[in-house]
Amino acid sequence: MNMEQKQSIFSKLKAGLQKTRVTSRLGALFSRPLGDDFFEELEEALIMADVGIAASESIIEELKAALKKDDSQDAAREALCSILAERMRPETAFLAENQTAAIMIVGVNGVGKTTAIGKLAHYYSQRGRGVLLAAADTFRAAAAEQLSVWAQRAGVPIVKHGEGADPAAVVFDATQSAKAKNIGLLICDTAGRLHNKRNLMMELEKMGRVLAREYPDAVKETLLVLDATTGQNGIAQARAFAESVPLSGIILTKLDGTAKGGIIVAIKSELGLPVRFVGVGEGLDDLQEFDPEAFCKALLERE
Ligand SMILES: Nc1nc2c(ncn2[C@@H]2O[C@H](COP(=O)(O)OP(=O)(O)O)[C@@H](O)[C@H]2O)c(=O)[nH]1
Ligand SMILES: [Mg+2]
Repeated sequence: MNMEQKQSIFSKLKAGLQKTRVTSRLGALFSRPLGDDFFEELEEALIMADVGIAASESIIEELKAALKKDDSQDAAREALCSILAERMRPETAFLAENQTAAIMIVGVNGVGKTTAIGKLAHYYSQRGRGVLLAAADTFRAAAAEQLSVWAQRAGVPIVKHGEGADPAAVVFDATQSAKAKNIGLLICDTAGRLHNKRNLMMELEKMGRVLAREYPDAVKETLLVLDATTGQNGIAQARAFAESVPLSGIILTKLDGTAKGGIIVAIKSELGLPVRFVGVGEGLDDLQEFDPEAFCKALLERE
């Protein structure tokens, strides 16, 4: 990504985060003296940003301890930034370069799975990786068509079957096509049928077995897509999916429309799941590999 693209994503993230009162409050708080009122209001602002009650309390404690030596406002802003970043940071990197990989994208309807896959395809193909999409959401009629549009935009091939087809058969064909074309990154769309957990689990397990058998050298990642605007409800969704599927991380979408980015802290501390990518709009370029420092900076920006 060039500097200009980075800037534009950062400003979109910032603009989104600033849309609500919560964030302007977070930023504005730091122009006041750091008394009891400050810490109380900060804790409230964190809770409103969906950080979670327990996590917010312990962040405040950590912040107070960090400010024993220097309790200027700038020190407080910086300390809070690094405390939050530390709690959001994934422990490992996502996908080693040139590693063959299969990413399954799961999540309930409307959170932004298909859009995220289009953006991911673009993201990786711009970085020189061969990408193939598998339209394994065969449940909804329009799903494969929608993914085809994204494949075209990103300039990557797609494998799809008709409506109602077996998703595992789509994945099977995709693995054969990926091998024939020597493509190293397979991204699979899935239907978001959380209301039928047993079906969902069986469907995803079957896809997983096909991948293990037909694409054995690949690392398998299962990313859950969550809509940031749904707030704490996202935690409940993550919990429900984690019970059915082994998840390896989160894509948090629609951060351009909310300041509720605190959910990243909550997901990491309550479920141990790292956020890997954030979506900041509906365009091809509106996906960013999650960078905790940049994110916290945008969250705590003055103005
Ligand atoms: N503003 C915004 N809209 C998004 C983002 N990601 C997805 N959307 C929109 O959310 C809606 C549902 O997206 P879709 O990919 O079809 O969700 P799916 O049902 O999970 O596959 C569409 O209107 C998308 O344009 C995002 O990061 N920001
Ligand atoms: Mg979809």
